[in-house]
Amino acid sequence: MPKPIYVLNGPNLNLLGSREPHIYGTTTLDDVRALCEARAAALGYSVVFRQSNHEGELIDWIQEAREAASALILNPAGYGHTSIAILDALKALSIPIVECHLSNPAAREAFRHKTYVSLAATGVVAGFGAKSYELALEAAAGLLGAADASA
Ligand code: CA2
Repeated sequence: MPKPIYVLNGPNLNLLGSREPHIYGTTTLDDVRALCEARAAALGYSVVFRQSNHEGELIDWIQEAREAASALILNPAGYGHTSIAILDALKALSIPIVECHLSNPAAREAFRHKTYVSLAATGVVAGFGAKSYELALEAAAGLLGAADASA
């Protein structure tokens, strides 16, 4: 069994489904977790799915992923636009990193147009609601499969 794919979620995503449905939809974070577990299982992976409102806790989990994960999917939420510390933690990883957003930040306010996370990400999936997470898992599994095939 390969190492799990870590799916980490940043601040306020615990509120998903309860507010701003016009932007983020009505899916709850527990629904997203279930979608991720099912999609990952179909791809031959397990997931470690977590959410935190605390920057340091997210950084601890990113550091944990260096050894424990085969790939990292990160929705940094608001921290993506502000946190150099999260960028620094991501730069210490040598596994695939997929940045994932429910909305398309590039189509929203100017302060959402750039994320520090993108500087360390292998790629970005944004704008497809909960489906962004499934697409991110497919991208991560594709990268891992390609790495296996060339080994
Ligand atoms: O589209 C995304 O996934 C975001 O990462 C969500 C962040 C936002 O700051 C990013 O620019 C884009 C916000 C997460 C807050 O989520 C809520 C969900 C429901 C109700 C309130 C907040």
